[in-house]
Amino acid sequence: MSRSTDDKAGFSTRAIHHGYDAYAGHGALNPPVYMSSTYTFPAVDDGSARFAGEQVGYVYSRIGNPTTALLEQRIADLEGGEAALVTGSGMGATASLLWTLLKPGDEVIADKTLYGCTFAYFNHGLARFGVKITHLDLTEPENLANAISDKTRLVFFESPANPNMRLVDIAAVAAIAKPYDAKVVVDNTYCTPYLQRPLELGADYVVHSATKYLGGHGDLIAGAIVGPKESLDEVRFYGLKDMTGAVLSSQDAFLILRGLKTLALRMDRHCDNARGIAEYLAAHPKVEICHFPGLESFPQRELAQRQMSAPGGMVAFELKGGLQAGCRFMNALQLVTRAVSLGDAESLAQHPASMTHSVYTPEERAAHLISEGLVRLSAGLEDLDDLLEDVELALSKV
Ligand code: 7XF
Repeated sequence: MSRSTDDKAGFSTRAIHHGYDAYAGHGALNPPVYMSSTYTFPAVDDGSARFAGEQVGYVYSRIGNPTTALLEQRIADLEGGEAALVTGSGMGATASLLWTLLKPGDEVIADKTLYGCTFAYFNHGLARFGVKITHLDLTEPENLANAISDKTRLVFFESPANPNMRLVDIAAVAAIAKPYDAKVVVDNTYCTPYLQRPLELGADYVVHSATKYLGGHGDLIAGAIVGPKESLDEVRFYGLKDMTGAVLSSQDAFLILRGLKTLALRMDRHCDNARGIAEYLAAHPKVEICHFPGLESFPQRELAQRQMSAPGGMVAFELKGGLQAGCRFMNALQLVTRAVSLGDAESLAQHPASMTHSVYTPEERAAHLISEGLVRLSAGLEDLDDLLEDVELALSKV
């Protein structure tokens, strides 16, 4: 009897069971980790047939591996996509997808705010190869309607955006892009499919840094792409196999499968802790502004409620006194850890302008709405009272 699930099962049931049939093997509760770079062919003809795509079977782990294949099935199911492809990093996911979809002369329209290395990949990478990059404020979908043309091959954004929490209306953007056959790619790292499913809102592809909430324990680097099967086959055999080689190891795939089992539980706790911290900060006299989609004061609160099932685990804020005050605050933290990355059990604080978004010049940061004094906090899984005590103490030192 298989423990595999159907469409009617709930999110956590599918996150724990989907695609794995313990009884097909030795009955092991957990899936085996296939640590093999290569696969044997019964005869030369079998090898040739597999390379030609005429025989089903594994060939080489840069193209596919049974453990990563299970993770792909599970992530595709949770995002509501036809297929998924996992990669050795979030950057590997975006690069493998875009190297496959784009050619010189194409235009990419991206939101103003992107994670630093994604911004660098677009402007220092793709742009060198004849792809035109246009950054627009996609929080106003009319900006896209006014700029899109037949040359626009792809629209790319994060929602919420890293680090300033701006939201983009996924359904509105998808409706504008569709008549032009421009593909809509959403970086869903901040939300995970538990809080937001862009494909259901009309996006064509989702990319992830699985390093964050999907893995959830700060112990690996990984990425994922979700989208139409035929297209992802192309990404696998071209973008991933030949262009980036950004392959995920089977051991890391196993760790993400383990992380997914508790994704819903963890996200609920991340959201609760982030809300508690955001509400505390928003009411504090030393805080200039706090960006969190669950606050009454959040300008895009209605959109947040429409496309996200909860406001997420990330908070961004600025102190009165700007950068200097922010640095003093971060240096005074004792429980919240000073580190980049997000979505770990540990609460993490960092300074985007000098860390995750330091690849932008100061002028670019200003143009892309990333302020120099912004502090970003990834709410972890600790007890909220302890986190609040730490934040309160650090604020008292400012
Ligand atoms: O290649 P990675 O797994 O690190 O993922 C890249 C990436 C892609 N999209 C978003 C929204 C991301 O936040 C990231 C990685 N961001 C980390 C951060 O913002 O802390 C990277 C640390 S420098």
